[in-house]
Amino acid sequence: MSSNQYPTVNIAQENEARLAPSNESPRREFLIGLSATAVALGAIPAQSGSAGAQAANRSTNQPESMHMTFTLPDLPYAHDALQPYMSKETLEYHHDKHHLAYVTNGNNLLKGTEWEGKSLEDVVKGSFGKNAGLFNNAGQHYNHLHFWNWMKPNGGGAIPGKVEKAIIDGIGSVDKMKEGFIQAGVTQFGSGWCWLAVKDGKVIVTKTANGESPLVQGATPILGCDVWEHSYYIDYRNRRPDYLKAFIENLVNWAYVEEMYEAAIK
Ligand code: MN3
Repeated sequence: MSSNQYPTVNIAQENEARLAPSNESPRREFLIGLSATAVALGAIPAQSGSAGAQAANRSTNQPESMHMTFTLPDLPYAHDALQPYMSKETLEYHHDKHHLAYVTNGNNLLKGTEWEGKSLEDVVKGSFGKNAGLFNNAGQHYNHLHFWNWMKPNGGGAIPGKVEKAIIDGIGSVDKMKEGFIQAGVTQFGSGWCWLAVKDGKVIVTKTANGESPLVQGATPILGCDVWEHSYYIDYRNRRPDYLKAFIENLVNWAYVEEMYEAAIK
């Protein structure tokens, strides 16, 4: 994939996150100030009819599949709630800046297309292979809406019975699933995601590049981990395997995975 399919702002932000000093600095304060302004601007609904729905969405953190425009949901926990496995600084950049950029760019690129007014899932599936700019941003918006909910403080631990059984049926064992999921994330060359998805009624492990997801592989994602450097470089530097292990062992919100599994098999 050529880099010119990405809006300049995303590349700039990826570099910015990578180069950011870990201590507080005047420059960082300035960037955070900018972010707050951008959030305020981004919150202005492009279509006034959906303002109430967007407000409701923001207060409950529910993915906005049925809404007309994309909005940045609040994180379902405080920015520092996932420490020590994912830092406050990572979530400030990743949620407040990177996800916001996908929302803003996605809304701009959606205007005037045949997908305007469609559900987010339909925008993602419909624009794949047809409108790279829109797909990249809508795809990443979809992925991140769920990503925040796939994590929680004190995550990991016991897997709900029905999901555990489906994992064993599809993959062999919980250990094999964890091993396969981490391996998928480690071997995704460059930016992308690793996943658990439901395909033909079975739970599978898969991986995708950039903003793609199992939605464009004829499957339904039930768990995904972002392996773009912006998701782990501040906390783990080049140790992507350690990030993936911490994600699966200490961050996963299995109750949300269960919700998505139930929806996927309906
Ligand atoms: Mn990301």
